[in-house]
Amino acid sequence: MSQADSIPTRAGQYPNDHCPLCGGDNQCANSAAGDAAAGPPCWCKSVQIPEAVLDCLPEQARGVACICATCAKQAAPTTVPGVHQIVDQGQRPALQLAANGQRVLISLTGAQVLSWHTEHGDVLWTASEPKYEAGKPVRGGVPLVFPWFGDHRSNQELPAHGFARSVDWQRVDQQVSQVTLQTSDTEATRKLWNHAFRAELTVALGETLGITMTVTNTGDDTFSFEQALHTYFAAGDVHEASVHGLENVTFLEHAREPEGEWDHTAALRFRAETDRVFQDVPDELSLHAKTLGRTVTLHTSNSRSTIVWNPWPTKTARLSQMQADDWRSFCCIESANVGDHAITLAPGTSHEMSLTLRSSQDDP
Ligand code: TA6
Repeated sequence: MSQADSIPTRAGQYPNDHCPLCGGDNQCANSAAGDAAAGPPCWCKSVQIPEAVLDCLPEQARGVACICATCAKQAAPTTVPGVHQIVDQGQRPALQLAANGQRVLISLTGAQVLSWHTEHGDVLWTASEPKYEAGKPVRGGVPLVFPWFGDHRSNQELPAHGFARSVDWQRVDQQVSQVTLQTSDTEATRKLWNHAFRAELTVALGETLGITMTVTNTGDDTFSFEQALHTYFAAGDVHEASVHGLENVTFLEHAREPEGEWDHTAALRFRAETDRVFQDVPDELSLHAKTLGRTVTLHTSNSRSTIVWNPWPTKTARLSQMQADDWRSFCCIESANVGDHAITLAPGTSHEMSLTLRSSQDDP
């Protein structure tokens, strides 16, 4: 699929409220006027934009989209091979990584990895009725969890799984087929969690998909946080899927209608609502999606918790963006630090948790 094909746009138009290179506000006179036809010619039509910058534009944006002043003045390309600024299915600013015939789509909203396409399809999973809305996570891909996991301990009004998945992140670095996004505390986040922090997410595509989450305490007080890469995996038929590596590992079951007895010494199978928080986990797990003929290995560093989740039909009915049968085709295996393994950071210190995913097809 060419780069141009992967840009979901309305016929003959291109979303003109964000710079197609950095995702920032492009200060476009036309979009400010609300109608390109009626508005004044955009300022960017009056400047000579370096060829090297134009070459980085997605094909469908050329001659149509307006570039922001910062990018227009940069002589050097603001992207590198294997990194493309595009929009996601909801016209939200996104980045696409490309390497080895694979593609990864990352939304700047929540720094959410939305998909990881290989020659055998998307290794990640997206709900059947996804919503791509400003300031909200899509159900699927890899929504981030920070700075708390699940419901807030003392205030149920606060967003479950924290706010990192809902705020805008900015691109701060790119290498070949790799990008780093960043967000930090704002007045709004301090109302929810009164600490100064910087969070970075680096996504790297090669033979594997690497996701690294780095949190830095930029304030004067020590704080603790929980985190997770809340990864939704395509499972084929979840009844035939299994998770390996958590045998005999301590866990707490949070499902309302869990499986009764099961063999803790065997690989984890899905036979009922499953919502298990495992602690002191090994750094290598695997998902065997039998009906997809696929094995995905998860290798982590600095992740001491893993949550394995499938809502089964009853809970699926209560979840947004889902169709009734969606539970049959995914499972979440979440690389995390939660509960007793929450992270405590002194001022000026950082913590880095990483996940490396490798997808392979089973021998025929
Ligand atoms: O990680 C498991 C879990 O906490 C489940 O209890 C369920 O509430 C799920 O997360 C919700 O995930 P979401 O993507 O809706 O934030």
